[in-house]
Amino acid sequence: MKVVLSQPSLFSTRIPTDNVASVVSEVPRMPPLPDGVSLLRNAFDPAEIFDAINSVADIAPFRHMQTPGGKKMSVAMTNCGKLGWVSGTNGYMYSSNDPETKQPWPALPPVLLETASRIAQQAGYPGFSPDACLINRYLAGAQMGLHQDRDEIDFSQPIVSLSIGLSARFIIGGLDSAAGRNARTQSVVLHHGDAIVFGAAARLMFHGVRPLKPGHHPLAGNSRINLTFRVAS
Ligand code: MD6
Ligand code: FE
Repeated sequence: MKVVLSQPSLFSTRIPTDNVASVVSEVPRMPPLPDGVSLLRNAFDPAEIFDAINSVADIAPFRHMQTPGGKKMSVAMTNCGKLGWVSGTNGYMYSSNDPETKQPWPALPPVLLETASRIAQQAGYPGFSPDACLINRYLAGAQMGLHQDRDEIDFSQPIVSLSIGLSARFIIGGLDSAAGRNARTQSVVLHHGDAIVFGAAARLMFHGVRPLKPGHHPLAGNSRINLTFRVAS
């Protein structure tokens, strides 16, 4: 009698004990990310970036901005660099001054500029020189709805995004609001030290962040911090 061994499926939970190679090959694989999205795991030293964020927040504290519709955002934000992204009942815009302090946004700390520029280069964008860095802080339950980043002038310039602290599920939709907001999304969990770059064909893709799950991180405590570097002007 011929014995037919069933092949474990890709998502099988049966772990063969006699073949390490097949165990490795059974790790469920992520579908490929869309063209223009680059994910770089463990791409930077979070501790030095975290110190730089604290130095920015000492001058320009995190605050909950309002949406154009007048609702308070669940994510707290601040900025550094020549320009800062602001939201209010006047809409979204870049501003050279912090509307809370009326002062210019703090300068981009050199370590942030160097890190963003190096990561852009690794993703295929040499010479990236951001003039704006939006810093988002999520506590448990905070989320970011699907959106496009389209308040910048030159969409040939990528956006470089760094994640620190608690992990979060990042959703990527399509290029138009129908494809962006319906079920044709894919997602990736962004961890402490990960970088994601949105450029070229992906520059205007809809994306968002699922509500942060409560947790504790040794560096960032109960928070997730995200930095997005942009060439705004
Ligand atoms: C976040 N990120 O990760 C929000 N935008 O908390 C973004 O909105 C984003 O990661 C443009 C490009 C990359 C991003
Ligand atoms: Fe965004």
